[in-house]
Amino acid sequence: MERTYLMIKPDAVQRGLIGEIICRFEQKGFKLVAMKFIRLTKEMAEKHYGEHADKPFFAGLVEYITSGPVVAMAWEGKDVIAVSREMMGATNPSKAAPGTIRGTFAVDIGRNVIHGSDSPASAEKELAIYFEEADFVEWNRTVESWIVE
Ligand code: DAT
Ligand code: MG
Repeated sequence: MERTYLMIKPDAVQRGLIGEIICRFEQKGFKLVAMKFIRLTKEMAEKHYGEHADKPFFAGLVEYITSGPVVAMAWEGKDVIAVSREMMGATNPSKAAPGTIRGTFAVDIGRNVIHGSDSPASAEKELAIYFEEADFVEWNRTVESWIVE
């Protein structure tokens, strides 16, 4: 089953949105397989956002993402990478569709409440930054056959 890396960013933690955000992925039918409450080091942040290292917003991005704790999560499910990106909405919350997570809870691109991997390659890279193999919990969800045929 496909896996993705989702992260509740420091602004969402400060604003008390952890439960609300996790709730959406649970209700959708995705399965939580790993979770940590952590504060990123500068090194982790720079690795995570390495593809943006030469962008003008990089320094601010690293400062923001290390400014407080985050919830680091691995979720599993059918097409979870693409579908969770749709649920998050556009990177710029001003352009994010109403009802999406960013469309509902954010207004500023620098405070857009959630991260989600954008491809299988980035999911693999990002999961490896935050988790070791032993962190992934193998569990049987009894409602599975009511979620995926
Ligand atoms: P996403 O988080 O939707 O995958 P991204 O990978 O293009 O978006 O950028 C990573 C983060 O960097 C994004 O969540 C917010 C910040 N960011 C992107 N473009 C920005 C910009 N033009 N100005 C300020 N911050 C930006
Ligand atoms: Mg991205």
